[in-house]
Amino acid sequence: MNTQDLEKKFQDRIDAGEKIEPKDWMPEKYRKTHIRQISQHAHSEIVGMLPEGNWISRAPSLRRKVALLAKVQDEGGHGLYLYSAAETLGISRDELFNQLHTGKAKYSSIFNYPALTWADIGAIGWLVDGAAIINQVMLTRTSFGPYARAMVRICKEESFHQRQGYEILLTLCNGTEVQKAMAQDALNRWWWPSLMMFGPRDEESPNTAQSVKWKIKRKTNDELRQQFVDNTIPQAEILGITVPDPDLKWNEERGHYDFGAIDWSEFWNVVKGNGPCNKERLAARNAAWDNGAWVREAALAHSEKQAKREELKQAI
Ligand code: FAQ
Repeated sequence: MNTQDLEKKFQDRIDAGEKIEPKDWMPEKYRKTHIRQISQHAHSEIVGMLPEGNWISRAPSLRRKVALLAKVQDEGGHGLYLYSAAETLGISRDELFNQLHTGKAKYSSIFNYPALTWADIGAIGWLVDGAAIINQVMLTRTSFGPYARAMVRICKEESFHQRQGYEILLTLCNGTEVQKAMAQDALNRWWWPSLMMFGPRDEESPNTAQSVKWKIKRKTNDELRQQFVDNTIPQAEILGITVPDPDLKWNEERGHYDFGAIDWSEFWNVVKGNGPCNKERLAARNAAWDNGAWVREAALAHSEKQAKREELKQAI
C-alpha cells in the first residue's frame, strides 16, 4: 500500500472511533505529536511535584501532611505512566529526561509560579488539578490507546486531588478573617495562570486543527477553558471568595460566563523560560537527576548480579 492509501486507512480508523496501538501503522507526524504532547504532560507531572513538595514539611496538621504526601506521590506516579506511554512510540526514557533537563522540552506554564502560603496548596488542588481534570477527562477518549488508558486512572486520582485542595480552602474560608484573606490572595494569584494552562486561544494554537482531526484533542483549548470557568465560578461562590476579573459575567444568551482578556504576553514569557520559577524548577530537576545517579547505578549493579546468579543456577 502506498503512503496515501495508508493515511486514508488510518484516518478511516480514527473516524470509526478505533484506538491506535503502538505497533499499528501511523503517520510520522501522529507519532511525533504524541511524543511531544505525552512527554510534555509527563514532565508537567514531575515538575508539578515541586511547588507542593515544598509544603509537605510545613502542612498544618498530620492529616493534611498525609494527604499532601499522597497527592505529590500520585503526581510522580502519573509521570511514570506517561513516560511509559511515550516510550511505546520509540523514544527512550533517557532521551525524554535529557530533553527536560536541557530545557529543550516544554512543561506546563503553571508550575513556574511559586506556592507562597498554605492557601496556595488549596488553590493548586482546586484550580490546577481542576483544570487538569477537565483537559484529561477529554484525553481518556483520545485516539492513542496507551495514552487514553493511562488517563483513566490519572483522572480518578486527580479528582481526589481537586477535592483535597477545595477542602483546604473551604476550611480557611470558614476560619478567621486572616485565613479567608489568605484564601482570597491565593485565588488572586492562581486564577489567571490556571486559565492559561489550557494553552493559547484557538486561532493562535498551531496544533489544534490537526489534533482534533486525529481525535488526539476532542475539544479545543478555548472550549475547555470555558468549561473550566463555568464549573469553577459556582465553587468560588460557595467559598465566598471572588475571582479577580471585573469582566466576569453570566451570559444568559450563551449559557456561559463571559470573562476578561487573558494576558498572553505573560503566558508566552513563562513558556519561553522567563517565569518567576523556571530556573529554580529546572535546577531542582537537574539536581534530583544528578543526586539519584548512585541509585540508578546500584539498581543496575543489583540486576546484573541477579542475572548472573540466575545464569549459574541454570548451569547447575
Ligand atoms: N504551558 O498548539 P497548542 C497537571 C505550548 S498536568 C506550556 O495549543 P497543543 C497535573 C504547546 O506545547 C498539566 N506550554 O498546543 C498536576 C505548543 O508548543 P510546541 C499538563 C504550553 O499541544 C496537577 C504551543 O504552546 N497537562 O496539571 C501550554 O495542541 C497538580 C502551542 O500550543 C497536559 O500536558 C502551557 N500551559 O495544546 C500535576 C495535558 N499550552 O509543543 C502536579 C496534555 C500550550 O508546539 C500538580 N496536553 N503550550 O512547541 C494537552 O492537552 C495539550 O498539549 C495542551 C496544548 C492543551 C496543553
